Amino acid sequence: MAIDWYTEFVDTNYEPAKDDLICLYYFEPAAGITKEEAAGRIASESSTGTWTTLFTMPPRMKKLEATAFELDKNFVKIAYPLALWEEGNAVQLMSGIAGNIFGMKALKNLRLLDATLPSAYLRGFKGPHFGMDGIRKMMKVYDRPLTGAVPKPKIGFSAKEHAEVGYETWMGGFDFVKDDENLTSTSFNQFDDRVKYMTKLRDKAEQETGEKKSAFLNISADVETMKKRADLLAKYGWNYAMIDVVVAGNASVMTMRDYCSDLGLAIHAHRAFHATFDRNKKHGMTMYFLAKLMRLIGVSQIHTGTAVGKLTGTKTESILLADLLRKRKIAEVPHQCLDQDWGSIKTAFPVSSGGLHPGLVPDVLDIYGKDLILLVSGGIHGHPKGTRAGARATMQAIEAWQEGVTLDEKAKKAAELREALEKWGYYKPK
Ligand code: CAP
Ligand code: MG
Repeated sequence: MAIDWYTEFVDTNYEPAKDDLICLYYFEPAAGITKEEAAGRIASESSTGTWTTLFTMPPRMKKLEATAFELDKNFVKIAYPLALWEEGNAVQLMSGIAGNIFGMKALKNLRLLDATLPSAYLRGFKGPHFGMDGIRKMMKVYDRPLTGAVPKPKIGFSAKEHAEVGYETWMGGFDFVKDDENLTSTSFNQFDDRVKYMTKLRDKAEQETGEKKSAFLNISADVETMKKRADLLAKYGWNYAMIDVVVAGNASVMTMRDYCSDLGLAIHAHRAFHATFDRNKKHGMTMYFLAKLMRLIGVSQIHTGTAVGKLTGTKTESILLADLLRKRKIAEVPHQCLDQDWGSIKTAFPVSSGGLHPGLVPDVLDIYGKDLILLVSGGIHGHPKGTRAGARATMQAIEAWQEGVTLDEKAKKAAELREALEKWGYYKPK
């Protein structure tokens, strides 16, 4: 009598149905396990299976089994019948395709690279409320990347000091001031105080510049607190809320997506924690799939790396991520990502941040183009003449890129950029 039935979950002749959800995994079997045995275990444990044959096995359940249908080197594609998935529930999806399977002894390593979400599955989600066009309209900026900065030191300012740094940032030409991921509401900088000070100085900056100014204020907390903070933001005329989406969890992002939409707030998604599961190239889950999940649930923008700044991530990854967020249709790149048609789900902005300064701006814009939220923080506050000059230098670097001239050329007539280049040059942070 057979002990297990894992082989039932492998069929290399299987043709996926139009509505199947397809996952792409990288996997390494443990010693003594064949690739087929390993693939069968991934498909089984992520759908209907268990470790042993069962006394009761109603034949109709065969239809719910996932099928590992393409094995190529250490990559496997698995098709999941649509009926396995609850409509509009990204939590349940993750429990299946990114759940127990990561801990199976038969696998030395396993990495979820991507999943094609069929249109029938997309129907359960609303996606971003605004889309890139909506955000541009809201900010009245159409022809350049949107810009923002986090006050640095990243935590420690009082609410009033924080807003004053924000004011300098706006006055230097930036669109956004962003809270840092670890700043929410502390004894020395309470959320409500920060909102009030920021509102006052936002209004002043708007009046003085005639431009729309905004901020990503970090509401991350338990859901009930996040709702209260979102209410406060709406009350004071803000158009964004920021959430640390990975640590907050899919369930709360799903709830807050609708709550924020009703209040007219876009969501800035910070990805703190992502590197715990996406940094090891052999195990975990890609940033690519995280970003897909976030566009599906409906954030308006999410961090996608710089390739040249202080944090890990390559140019190729940033380009793939930008396409994923900004395009309607994405074509398969073997062993990296799968086909995806987003249908009517709106676009989301990529956000490039971490270790940037004016000297690196052209590199980042060469990667992303103009449809980007560009965050330069240390790289403006560390400018020899201070925050406002640093923001100006960054705007001048953007202009240079748009004009097609080198930064050195531009710097001849742009004092702030010249001073920035004197300090940092084209330095890539380590
Ligand atoms: C950037 C940043 C962001 C990182 C996050 C920071 O500051 O505020 O949190 O960019 O990384 O604290 O490091 P600097 P990622 O511009 O001063 O480096 O965007 O890769 O998720
Ligand atoms: Mg930060």
